[in-house]
Amino acid sequence: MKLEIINVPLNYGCQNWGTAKCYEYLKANGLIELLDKCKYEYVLNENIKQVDIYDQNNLIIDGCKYKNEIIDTCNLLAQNITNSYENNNFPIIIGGDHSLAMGSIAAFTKQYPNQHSLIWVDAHTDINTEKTSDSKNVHGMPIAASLGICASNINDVYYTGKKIKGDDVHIFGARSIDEGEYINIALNNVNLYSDAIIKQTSLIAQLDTLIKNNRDKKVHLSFDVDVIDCDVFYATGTCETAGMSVRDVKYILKRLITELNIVSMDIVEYSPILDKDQNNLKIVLDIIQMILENLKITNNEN
Ligand SMILES: [Mn+2]
Repeated sequence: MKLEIINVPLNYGCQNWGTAKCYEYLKANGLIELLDKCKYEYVLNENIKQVDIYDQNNLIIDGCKYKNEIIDTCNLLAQNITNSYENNNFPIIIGGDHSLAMGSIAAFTKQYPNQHSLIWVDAHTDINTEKTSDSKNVHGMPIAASLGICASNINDVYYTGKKIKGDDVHIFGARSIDEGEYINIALNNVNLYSDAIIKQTSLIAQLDTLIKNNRDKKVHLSFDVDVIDCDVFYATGTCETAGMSVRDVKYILKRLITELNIVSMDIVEYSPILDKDQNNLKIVLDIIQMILENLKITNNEN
């Protein structure tokens, strides 16, 4: 089994044009050295290219900015992830903005239709629909689209309709949640381990519960760097204050990858153009190094 690093140069979901450059920037600044040092063989998948904007005069379609550019990219990503699973590889998807997760989730639940779980580590819950979103940016909608509750065909990435049930979605660490998102979380029975609950109880208690609830499942782990506090990690488009420390985030990810059966993961929303002094590059590489050192990949039967 090999690691398969999949570049997704997508930024239409967040309109922070730097986000599409993340993989290239990591590749030029230490990613390859980390991969060479790690115990697994790896392949670099650079099949996905950034598409040009289809129609400059028609940027919002059905309440989604750049809807068709994003859907096409996500369809291509989903096909590449399916191929990766079929080749018995472990896909690590490097974004790109978080709208790409519509493709990751579609491929993941198609491959593992039963006993599956999505773990979403993010400052945001990304469960807006076209109606509840103020910005109309699709990176705030991937969970809603995957639940099939959006109004447009962003529900239909890779195959028609619902990809996952709310019961199988676990959002960890969110601290910026819109009113409409709270309603969507409640209506769909999504599991929310909010930053507020983590602070009221303890990180360890909430993480223990998250892990207990996901044992014996195939897990797709979707990690947005903005879960880290904005004062520390500022090279991202939708920065939020009062977030987690790098140490806590590494602790969370380390426990998830060592204690659960993760079959694929996303790393999203790092924007090198906002990272003038490369401090955040060091953080991203540090987290990737921790992942490469601790990941246990084994043959995953369906
Ligand atoms: Mn986010």
